[in-house]
Amino acid sequence: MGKLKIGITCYPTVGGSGVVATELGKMLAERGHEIHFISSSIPFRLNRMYHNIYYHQVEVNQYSVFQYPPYDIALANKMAEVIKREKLDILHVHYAIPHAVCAILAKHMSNRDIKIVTTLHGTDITVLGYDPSLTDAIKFGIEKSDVVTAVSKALVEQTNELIVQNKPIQTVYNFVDERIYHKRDAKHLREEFEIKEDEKVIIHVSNFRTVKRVQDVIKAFANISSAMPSRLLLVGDGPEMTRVCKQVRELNLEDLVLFLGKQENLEELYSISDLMLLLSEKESFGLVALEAMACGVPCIGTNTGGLPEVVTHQQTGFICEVGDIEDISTKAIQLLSDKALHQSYSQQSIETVKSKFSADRIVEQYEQIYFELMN
Ligand code: GMT
Repeated sequence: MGKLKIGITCYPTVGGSGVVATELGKMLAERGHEIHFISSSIPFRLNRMYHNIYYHQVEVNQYSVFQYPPYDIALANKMAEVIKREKLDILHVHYAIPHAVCAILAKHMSNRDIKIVTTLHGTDITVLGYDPSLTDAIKFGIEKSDVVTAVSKALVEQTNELIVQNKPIQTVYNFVDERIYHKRDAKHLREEFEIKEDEKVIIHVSNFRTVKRVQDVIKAFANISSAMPSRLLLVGDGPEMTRVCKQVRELNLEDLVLFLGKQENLEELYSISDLMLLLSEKESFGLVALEAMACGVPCIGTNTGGLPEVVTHQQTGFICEVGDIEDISTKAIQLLSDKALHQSYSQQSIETVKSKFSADRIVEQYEQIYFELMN
């Protein structure tokens, strides 16, 4: 099969769905396909010139007659323009709303037989799916897409329960680029953060939304640090940050917790970490857990959404019930104090990423979907 011209739309700011969409575009471009990103700003991981990759910015003008700027219409308009001018074969959009709905509108506007692939990442179903003012639009976006994928089996099930019953949805897991995410020498960071030789390093990475339950991470860390010398790296920022800072102060953990804010080059931070904590209430996949695993960091995750598909209980980490701080802390202390167990989980994490979530494997699955659509 020949090379394809593929338009990709995602939320370009920091976040797992934007990361996956951008990395997918980069990998497809490496395989010779022509990739056209269509979004409101340049995706943050598209930080240099790439062969076969083009970027089309959606401009939204503010007119005083509009109470809200018409972003969705401007996006559909830009999609239609790019479909026609660049003769796209496929539009691969990430998120049902607004992106799938905009793609369907753009297809009509352009009057071309472009194929639409929609990938569901979670929030569009697990949060927005409960909002009656949006459910019909999400359903429409899903039903009218040519192919719909979701990032975990759990998300497929939730979508079937909440939104559509009669549309087949394929599970295509997220992936990591193992050329970037692997354990590397980052001793300089331990020195920079003044982490002592005997201190274990626990890491949490998120956008600090309530759903991530960062306060549970702090509670668990308070127990861990009273049992063994340890430090906590908090990476990211978001609405819960003020509350989290207050909690850290109240628990007298200020000297042990490092607030690192939004960071790039996470592979270096994972390389100095011994354990990842991802204790969310909802998590359709948990890309950061996968990134950590690729660097040999076992993860304790919660029994929610797709996390148990990413973290294999008692093999690459532990799965605990949401909010069960006692169990989470006990499991963390057990893993961090048993060198052989930790070594085994770390090795199995790397192997699981290679066998189940490697970039080659997953990008091939997407390519297969595109080629079947073009036949
Ligand atoms: O987790 C978030 O709040 C961000 C959100 C996004 O749109 O990037 O993440 C969702 O998509 C990621 C990539 O597929 C998944 O790894 C996250 O689990 C998912 N978040 C939730 O389901 C809450």
